[in-house]
Amino acid sequence: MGSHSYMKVWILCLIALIGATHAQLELGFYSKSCPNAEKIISDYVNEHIHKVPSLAAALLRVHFHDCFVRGCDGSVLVTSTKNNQAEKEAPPNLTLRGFDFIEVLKSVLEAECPGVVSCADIVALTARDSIRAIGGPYWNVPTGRRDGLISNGALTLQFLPAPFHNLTTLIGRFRQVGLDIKDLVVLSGAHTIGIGHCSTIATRLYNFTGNGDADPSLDSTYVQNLKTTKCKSIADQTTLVEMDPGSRNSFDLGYYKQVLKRRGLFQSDSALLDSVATRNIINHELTSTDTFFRDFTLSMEKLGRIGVLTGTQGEIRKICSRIN
Ligand code: HEM
Ligand SMILES: *[C@@H]1O[C@H](CO)[C@@H](O)[C@H](O)[C@H]1NC(C)=O
Ligand SMILES: *[C@@H]1O[C@H](CO)[C@@H](O)[C@H](O)[C@H]1NC(C)=O
Ligand SMILES: CC(=O)N[C@H]1CO[C@H](CO)[C@@H](O)[C@@H]1O
Repeated sequence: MGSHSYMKVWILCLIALIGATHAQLELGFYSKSCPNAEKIISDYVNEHIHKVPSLAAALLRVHFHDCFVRGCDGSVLVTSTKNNQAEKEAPPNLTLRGFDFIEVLKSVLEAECPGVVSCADIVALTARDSIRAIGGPYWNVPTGRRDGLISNGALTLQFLPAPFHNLTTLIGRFRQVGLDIKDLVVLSGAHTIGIGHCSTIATRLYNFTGNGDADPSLDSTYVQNLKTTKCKSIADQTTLVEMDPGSRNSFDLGYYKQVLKRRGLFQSDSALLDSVATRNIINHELTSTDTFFRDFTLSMEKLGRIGVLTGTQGEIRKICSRIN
């Protein structure tokens, strides 16, 4: 991508950020326009997450991907059309889950209050409520986000961090959306729940430098273990690996313990050991679950405010997968 189009992206982001100062998100934004909205969402989430707890990880990740690309504007939910390759269709999307869940919930809310509750708010609220439902921290979600009119697949490559990124690049990706090193380490703690695919770590296990070797920053016993019990070949596209083995549905300190044992699943997890500053934050989080929960709450509130559209910006989508 040329520096010219890079500039354009930056200008778009600036416009989004400046626009966001016109109106503010507020707690209970729907209390008059759709008083039951938040309760409908939390009831629906509670009902389903207790049956399928692994969905909580999926819904949290959707929120993160939404916010990093053009702000928390529901753009991650849009399906591509003939003329537009949407975010969903870009490589980082490949393993996102939970879209059907959000779409069904949206239809329930449309039946209650047509055209009122944005998809962007539904994403933010379902992420929060599902983490609470599995016993994780609870953060405030001020509402009033509006849905974006653009979903551009190419932007995901520019804005989302990738599992092969080094610490410098990760810090840069977070800074690009106004988040700092502490947010990086704290929000990476979300990898205490959920799964990755063998395909995401195949080169790390089997061909790291192109000589049939493994990534030396990954504990060699763990490499052997993964190769014999999980990712049995470099070509495996389907097998799932827990990021925090044994407690994939429990929001705890397990991720940081794994990382310290050099068992973080992705290079981006291992990278958090590559500076004193990030190691210190890991050790700080490990002092207590309360510490981690409190810090996670603060960082999630920051994440949820990235580049939001408010007031008369954007729209309220009727169907989350389609711009009106
Ligand atoms: C720091 C940079 C990050 C990178 C490079 C990254 C990368 C990834 C990758 C590659 C996967 C698994 C994909 C697969 O193989 O199926 C994943 C899963 C996940 N990520 Fe991240 N992530 C990052 C930060 C975050 C943040 C900030 C959050 C949320 C606050 C998050 C939440 C999750 C969750 C919950 C899953 C599991 C999803 C599931 O079970 O379906 N990640 N991440
Ligand atoms: C991190 O990755 C970027 C992009 O691949 C590269 O330019 C940079 O040199 C790397 N930094 C370190 C410290 O390895
Ligand atoms: C490992 O990487 C090298 C260099 O990129 C490549 O030539 C080789 O085919 C790879 N091996 C496998 C098994 O994919
Ligand atoms: C969930 C989802 O929309 N996944 C899409 C991601 O992109 C690929 C193409 O790159 C599609 O085939 C998937 O359907």
